[in-house]
Amino acid sequence: MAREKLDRQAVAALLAGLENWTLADDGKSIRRRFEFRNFSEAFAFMTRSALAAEKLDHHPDWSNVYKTVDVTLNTHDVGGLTALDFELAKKMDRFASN
Ligand code: H2B
Repeated sequence: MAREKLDRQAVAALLAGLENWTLADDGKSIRRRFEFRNFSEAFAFMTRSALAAEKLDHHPDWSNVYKTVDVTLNTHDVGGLTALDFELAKKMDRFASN
């Protein structure tokens, strides 16, 4: 199930498939900073990510300052990481790279 809490080993395996994301010290979330050329590109990225998040019914914790977007992903319902966090992370990586 996508919303089942992943154990440490499963998190480590999925994290190895991502670049630029780091695991929080408590192991309950992953985060990445995205940098764009300007605010317009940052906001376009956020728009695409927001639509994907709605489709997945899985939403990022994030903040934006000008051309920087800081993203933290975790699954609030289980108090940790699930497959959905890694799915959204991959989509966000893709949106940031094209
Ligand atoms: N997003 C995140 N990041 N974690 C959740 O646990 C979560 C969510 N739960 N989006 C969803 C919505 C839940 O509240 C709804 C009712 O499906």
